[in-house]
Amino acid sequence: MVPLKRRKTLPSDAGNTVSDSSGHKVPNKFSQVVLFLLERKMGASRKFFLSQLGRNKGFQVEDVFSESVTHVISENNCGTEVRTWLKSQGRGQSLRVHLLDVSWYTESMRAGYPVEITHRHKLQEQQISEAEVALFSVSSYACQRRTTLDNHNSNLTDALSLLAENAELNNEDGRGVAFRRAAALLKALPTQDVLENGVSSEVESTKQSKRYKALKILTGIFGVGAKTADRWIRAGIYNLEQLRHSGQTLNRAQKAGLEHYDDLNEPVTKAEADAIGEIVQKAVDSVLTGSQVALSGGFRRGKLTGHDVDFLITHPEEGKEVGLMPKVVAWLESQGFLLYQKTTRNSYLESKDGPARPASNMDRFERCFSIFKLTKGKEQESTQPEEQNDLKIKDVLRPHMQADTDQQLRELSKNYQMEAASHKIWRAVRVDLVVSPISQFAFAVLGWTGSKLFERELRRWAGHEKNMSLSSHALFDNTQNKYLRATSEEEIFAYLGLEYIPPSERNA
Ligand code: 8GT
Ligand code: MN
Repeated sequence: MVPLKRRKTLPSDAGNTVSDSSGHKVPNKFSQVVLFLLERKMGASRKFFLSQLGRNKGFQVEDVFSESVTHVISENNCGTEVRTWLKSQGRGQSLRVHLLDVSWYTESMRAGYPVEITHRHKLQEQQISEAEVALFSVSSYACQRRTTLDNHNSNLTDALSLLAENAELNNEDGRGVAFRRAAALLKALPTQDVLENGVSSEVESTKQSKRYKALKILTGIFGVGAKTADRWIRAGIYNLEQLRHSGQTLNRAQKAGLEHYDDLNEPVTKAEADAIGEIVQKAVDSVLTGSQVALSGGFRRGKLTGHDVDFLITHPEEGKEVGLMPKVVAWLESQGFLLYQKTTRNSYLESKDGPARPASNMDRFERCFSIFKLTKGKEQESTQPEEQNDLKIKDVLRPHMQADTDQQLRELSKNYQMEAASHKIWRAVRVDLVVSPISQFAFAVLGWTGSKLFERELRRWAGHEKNMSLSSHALFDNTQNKYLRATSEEEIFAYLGLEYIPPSERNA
């Protein structure tokens, strides 16, 4: 029972009054207008301040979004972002709600009444790419979408990528691709507010699992895949120390991988990629004038770091590129730039192999997997790595020359290794070199730029939607039964009936 005194002060019609900042009821002057300010990007304190300002001016401003809201005001959001948010509130279909920029609100406050809504007050759709909008209804292929490095859902994509990685590490490729696709889709979407604070127990337990940790460490060795790592884990090997003392036979790649483990697990920077690019250019110039070097892989997509550096090499005159790789490798080796290299020969012949290329994404270019010895610091670039290093090792060793006991010797050796690492003036970097004839170069560039999922989706699109076979060598039209020639990536997208997506938007 409400006391009489207070009952008297209660408004007769709650819908026609609003509360001002001190909680007093004032009449709602504009009963057709129910405002709601979106906190997203505006922030809680600004939302509170602006809401109170509105109420003081006699506007009805709701703290909580509800069915009665007629105007949603937001700041620094575009139409799609607000619409996504509305959908999450169960108001996705509603056409009655005005989606307005904060400028309409402040102008109305100044005027003292709701000003006329003009075009510039309405949230613009152009701010976001059309592909993003299309996503909600149509495109299921990552190669139809623009995916920049600006990921708004990293909390979700990190979790999905971890599950994908775990599946791949356990040879469950189908599961792996499913998780990768899901992650890629979220990368192209605006923030998924609703899901922001969720925790997946599967993600958490995977992260903690001893097997997952061991798989991560062991496959982190260059030359070690999921199968080898699994064999070692079953033999009780969980880390590098155990591997070193296990007596397992390592192949040449794995030995190099173990030796340079720390360097190879440290991300390569763009500056390092560029420095290596200069060295590779110097190498090809020295062995065949006119050869061209193109940076591909993640760095071409604008990534600032990578796990390796990928280069494509070609020559404008078809056929000149034959035999180029061994010469380039020999030059690099003679200059002391290679810590490891393994070259595979080109085995692709259009006439012989035809379009029925293997299902795997391994192609058959002349290819060199290598580990570069890169001098740290750009200014030392021109000096050969070998000479500088000898000099440094002597400096590091000198203070440690007198050791009496085993214990001291062990200490010294440990100190030496630590000091050597900190003084080391070079680092190991994984570099992939690929030689392509000029007639296949556009396909090679497209195929080696990535991302891996983008490539997979391009091939899936080509096969399922266009009855074509795409590889890093060629595009074959199965309907017309002929190869489609291209000298640029744009032409290939056009053949595939896809809008051209530049490398920076292939980060699916
Ligand atoms: P990163 O920064 O981790 O190095 O990322 P990335 O540069 O995107 O990945 P990557 O593993 O270095 O691969 C670069 C591109 O080469 C990817 O698009 C990948 O699909 C492609 N690629 C291989 N191996 C092969 C292959 O044998 N043939 C072709 N055509 N492409 C390949 O990784
Ligand atoms: Mn790469």
